[in-house]
Amino acid sequence: MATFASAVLLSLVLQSIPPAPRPPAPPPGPQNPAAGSAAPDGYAPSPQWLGQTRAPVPAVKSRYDVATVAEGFNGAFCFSFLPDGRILVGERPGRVKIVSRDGTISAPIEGLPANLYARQGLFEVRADRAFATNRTIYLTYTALPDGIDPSTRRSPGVLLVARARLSSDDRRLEDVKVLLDAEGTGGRLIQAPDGTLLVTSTIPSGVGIDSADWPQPQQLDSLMGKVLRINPDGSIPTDNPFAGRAGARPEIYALGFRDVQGVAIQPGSGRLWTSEHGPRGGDEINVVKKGGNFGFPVITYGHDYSGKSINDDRTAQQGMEQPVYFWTPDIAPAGIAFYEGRQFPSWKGNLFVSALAGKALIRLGLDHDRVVTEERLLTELNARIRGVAEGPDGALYVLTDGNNGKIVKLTASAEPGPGRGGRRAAPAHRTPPASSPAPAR
Ligand SMILES: [Ca+2]
Repeated sequence: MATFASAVLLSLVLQSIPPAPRPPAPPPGPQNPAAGSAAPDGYAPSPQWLGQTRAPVPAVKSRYDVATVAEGFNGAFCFSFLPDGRILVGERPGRVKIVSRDGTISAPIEGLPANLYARQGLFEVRADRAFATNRTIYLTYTALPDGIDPSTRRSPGVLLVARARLSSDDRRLEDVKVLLDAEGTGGRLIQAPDGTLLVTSTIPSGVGIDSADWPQPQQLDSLMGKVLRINPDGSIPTDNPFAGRAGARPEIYALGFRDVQGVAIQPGSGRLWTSEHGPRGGDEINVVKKGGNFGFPVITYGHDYSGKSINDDRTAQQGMEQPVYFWTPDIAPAGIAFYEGRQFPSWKGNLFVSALAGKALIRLGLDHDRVVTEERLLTELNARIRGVAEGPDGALYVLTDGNNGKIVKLTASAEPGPGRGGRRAAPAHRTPPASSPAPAR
């Protein structure tokens, strides 16, 4: 177990990585009505540049129609589209279902790994980019190691990454093969344009972090608090940034993450973007780059849940990457997606962020990797939002959390003008309730 001192040493080593060049800050826009808000303890850290937090609301409110696609999910944690337009949904206790184009939800698919530990559960289910020809599905889930008494640990399972083939009748996973023991929990997975699998492995966090887990995101001999990169067959790409370095795990692609809950590949750039739960405050959006150190727990824009500052409220350090955007107080960001469709021309290139505690779908307008506007949509649902994805029809699909969860879709409003239910955006940028219960994140 390395100490915090070794983490600091590591950060010194990594100072040789130059900070990413960023475009200049945009000119000040209309002031964000939430700008006066702060965390429950009044903590409101200063950003490194204008627009890194509390970006102004856009001048024009978004208009959209909302329709329910399917409902009745329990603990849905991920969803993604199959090439034929059907939707793959994963529920945290270990169920995978397929939603057909008419909204029918299938029975749970059989053949999930027998060692799936339901308490920590299933995190991601996603089809291979060539699913139409190879029927390959990737999963991240938790398994309980042999000999572990789950009552003795808060996060007793380990994160496994597996692949399987969906049977030709869509009812069963076959040939399940574990690709990686990723050590941590909370794994998200997405396939990069080059075919490699990008996997997040988080430290057991939630409300507070056990002392042994604190330094893990900075330790190169641990897979926790990392973005990992493996080949679809489980082998390790030879061009990973730490491959061949003594004492470093070759699977590591980037480090210094606390609790990644959303991943998306940016169209065009092909870069991985992530959403991350900070501690109390300091929820982040990051653009992940190879070998980058994203700071936790050396730098953060949040406080510990105990109310204590973390590392003397240090928010920046040379050699560590700044988040593209952060929220203090929390919104609890989950799934994220870029929009490229034709239904909403003004949304093209925007990043959509689902928010659990924030109970909104957040639209971030971007200028390169700067956030220039923030608009909160779907607040009228008053629902914890778990995921977002663009459908093949160019509509934006949203997954709600918890019991009796549903998938809704946002489509372009047929007629301009106010008045019809569900068509107008809710008042933008409502401050999340200060009393948002942290454990529910
Ligand atoms: Ca960070």
